[in-house]
Amino acid sequence: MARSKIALIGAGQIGGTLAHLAGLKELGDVVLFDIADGVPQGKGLDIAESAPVDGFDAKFSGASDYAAIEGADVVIVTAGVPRKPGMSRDDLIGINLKVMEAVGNGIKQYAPDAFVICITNPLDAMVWALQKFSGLPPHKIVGMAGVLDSARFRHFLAEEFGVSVEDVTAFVLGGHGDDMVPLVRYSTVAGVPLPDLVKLGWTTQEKLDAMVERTRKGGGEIVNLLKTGSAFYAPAASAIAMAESYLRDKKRVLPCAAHLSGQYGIDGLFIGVPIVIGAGGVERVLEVEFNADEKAMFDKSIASVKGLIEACKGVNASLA
Ligand code: A3D
Repeated sequence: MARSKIALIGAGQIGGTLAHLAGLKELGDVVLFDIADGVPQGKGLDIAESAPVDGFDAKFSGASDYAAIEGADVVIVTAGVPRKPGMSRDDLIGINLKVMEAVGNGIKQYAPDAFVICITNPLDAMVWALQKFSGLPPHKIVGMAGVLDSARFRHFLAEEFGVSVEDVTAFVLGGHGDDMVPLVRYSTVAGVPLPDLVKLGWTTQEKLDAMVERTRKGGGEIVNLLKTGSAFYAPAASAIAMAESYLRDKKRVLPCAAHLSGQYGIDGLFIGVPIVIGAGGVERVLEVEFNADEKAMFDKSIASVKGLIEACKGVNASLA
């Protein structure tokens, strides 16, 4: 069977890391696309030259013409600009919406059958706009945010409890903003929910609340440390987990920004919810029950996403 083809639109910090991880996991041949001449070619060659050392077989090429993504099975989009200190994700709308229009047209023309993962911020609005610009069926396009947000929460929890990250599961829903919704009732250590661990004295409610807050601000914490851009290792690892679930039909249950058509009482928005990713793309949306507090947090997060969509419609009349 021929190798899968993975197109990475944007060969910056995340794009380069995605290419390297895709190679190490032998997910398929990789095309890096970027408007910065030489960068996708240079990164592609550099990674190809690491393959003999690490022992993986994959082709890497760089391009600045959309024809190069023709027939891609998976497209991962990071094109655009990241945050700098003092910027919110929402400050990126104007520039990144124009980029999504160009990317959407490229996908429509050359890779209309691909499974597309959007990472560009502000995520929930950009994945919504990219679906409109590309015309992809809604079950073939998702946004990466929940896997990263829950990975951050899992890291903090594993450190606090002194246990393996592998045995910590976390559940983070809603938009990818400071009002995302980490659900402690559905987050566990080896199946034991966090509120029970507070009762058992493994941590205190105050410490748990602080970890939830740190998760919400996790992206900003890295931006403030790096000063020149935003996180890229964990975001790339998260998107690769999603791509792998599609390409290998693993049917993993992952929190992603998925198109909702009535689930959770929402119609026509991309919102972070648990979904099953398999060969069919988004194969299923898992709906969980909220208590009153969780519902209030979720509603607040939805309101922020709606605000971003309205802002996009204001910037680009074709989206209205
Ligand atoms: P960066 O290293 O700047 O890479 C972006 C790349 O996009 C650069 O190489 C640009 O040359 C390229 N680019 C710009 N315009 C175009 C275009 N029209 N067509 C093709 N390529 C273009 O950024 P990064 O890789 O660190 O981050 C990429 C995006 O991901 C940003 O929008 C970040 O805010 C976002 N991000 C999202 C998350 C989420 O969890 C959702 C996390 C981290 C970063």
